[in-house]
Amino acid sequence: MEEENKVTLHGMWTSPYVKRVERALKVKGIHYEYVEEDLMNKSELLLTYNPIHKKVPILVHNGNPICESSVIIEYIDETWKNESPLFPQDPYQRAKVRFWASYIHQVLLLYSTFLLSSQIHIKQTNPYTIFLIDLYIS
Ligand SMILES: N[C@@H](CCC(=O)N[C@@H](CS)C(=O)NCC(=O)O)C(=O)O
Repeated sequence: MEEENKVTLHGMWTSPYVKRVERALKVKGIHYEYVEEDLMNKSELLLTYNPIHKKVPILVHNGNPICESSVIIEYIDETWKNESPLFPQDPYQRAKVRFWASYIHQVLLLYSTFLLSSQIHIKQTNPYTIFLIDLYIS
């Protein structure tokens, strides 16, 4: 029975895409194994599971790989139906949740990219500001 519900997440610790999948698994209370991938030296498994994009996250459920964070999150919600639902039942409400989730994710990505590039610039000028930025993005 245990083997029938084996869940493995291939990820990379700084990835916001991986973080949103981890959050979904935690909200649902799903036990999973985590495999940290080195994106500079991609594993054979990563390349086999996601030959098109060669990216993480990849969720492997009972040997079946699922790629793309939004696809994974929907898969999790549809597969573990009895645990806390991630999306509302009503299609219109569901569409709204998807819209805002995508919007927030894009804004967060832009924001973290901006902070990271500011960090590189400020590092050369102001050690106090860099400390504050470190605090916000860590
Ligand atoms: N659209 C993808 C994006 C995933 C993504 O960009 N993953 C990055 C890590 S944050 C990656 O694996 N990059 C490896 C590469 O580009 O070679 C998703 O939502 O899962």
